[in-house]
Amino acid sequence: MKQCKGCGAYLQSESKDLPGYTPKEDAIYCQRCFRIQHYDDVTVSYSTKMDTTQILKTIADMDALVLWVVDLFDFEASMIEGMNRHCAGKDIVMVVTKRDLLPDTLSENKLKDFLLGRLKEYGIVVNGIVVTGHQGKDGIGELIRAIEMYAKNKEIVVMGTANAGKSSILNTLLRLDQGLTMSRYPGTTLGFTKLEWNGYTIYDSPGIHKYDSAIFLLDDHELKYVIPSSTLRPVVYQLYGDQSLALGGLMRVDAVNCRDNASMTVYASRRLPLHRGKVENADHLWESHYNELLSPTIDLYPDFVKERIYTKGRATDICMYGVGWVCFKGSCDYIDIRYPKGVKVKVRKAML
Ligand SMILES: Nc1nc2c(ncn2[C@@H]2O[C@H](COP(=O)(O)OP(=O)(O)OP(=O)(O)O)[C@@H](O)[C@H]2O)c(=O)[nH]1
Ligand SMILES: [Mg+2]
Repeated sequence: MKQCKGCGAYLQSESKDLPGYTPKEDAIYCQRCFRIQHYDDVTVSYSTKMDTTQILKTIADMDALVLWVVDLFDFEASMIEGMNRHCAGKDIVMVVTKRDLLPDTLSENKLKDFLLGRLKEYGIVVNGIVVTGHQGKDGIGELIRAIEMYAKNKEIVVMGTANAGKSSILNTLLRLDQGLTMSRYPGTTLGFTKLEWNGYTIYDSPGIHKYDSAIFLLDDHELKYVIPSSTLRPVVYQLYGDQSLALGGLMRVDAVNCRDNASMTVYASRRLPLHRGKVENADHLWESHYNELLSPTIDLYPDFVKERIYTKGRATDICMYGVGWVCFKGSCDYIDIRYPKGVKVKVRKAML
């Protein structure tokens, strides 16, 4: 059986609803890849059918250098629990993508400190780190040097969470014009694709799915508001007294008794609607405008998880998987956050 050159699914003509479908006998791309590549039509999604355990097992069984692709915008959601266990005995190079989405105020040194600090906290050990941007057009030289240094037996596997930019980086590295299928939605690559480059064998792999990320819980239309398509423009709110901020209908952040030049800065897609108001009005706002003004949503309010955060004067990021983060600076008594049960929120030392 032949594999689709875009997504790695086995080509078949029996079922339109299954991966790899094509009505043409001599096709090299499945119908879905053809539609994504030619019409940017990403409406056919198979994302719920991927088997993460199987993907990790296939990678574990390879004797290859691991290029672990990590999305800088969605860094926390890109972390893979037990990374070193899954890749035991292999060299790992962490390839950070989407540097271009973050503002220039993130200097190289700051970024390096951030990455090393996060890896330490997660207890993940890597052999090297390469930072890339613009689908790998920035940083490709460094990536090639890392490959030459670590890919001893010339086998390489590119892995990481869904939508991190794995196929994009390979298309750039291999200079494939019409090659692996990329799309702005997760779950594009469906099987392992073997590629040859400069004497190396490189495999693209299906993304590991994080079902506690908003990108797996929102539908395709709602994702348009959440996945950033251009450089983030941080939105800064100066805070006085008690202030409540809404990130669409996805997260409510109430900061109580703000002082010392307190501020919240939102790093998220420009299309995500933001609302700032007083905490005393926030219950009413959420009850009356949830799913209208406050959208997109993951249909759960008022059943949100509530969590209290004490920042103790330290600049703190409140990160929602798949959505971005709110950076709180200055002082307040505490911050109450509310968010849908199925999504993960992680609090970290501020990146910027
Ligand atoms: N701004 C920006 N976008 C990127 C970059 N790399 C990838 N993207 C975008 O991220 C989205 C996902 O890219 P893919 O290459 O399909 O990601 P993937 O990891 O192969 O995804 P799956 O196959 O679903 O696991 C696409 O919209 C890409 O254009 C980058 O460096 N900068
Ligand atoms: Mg892919």
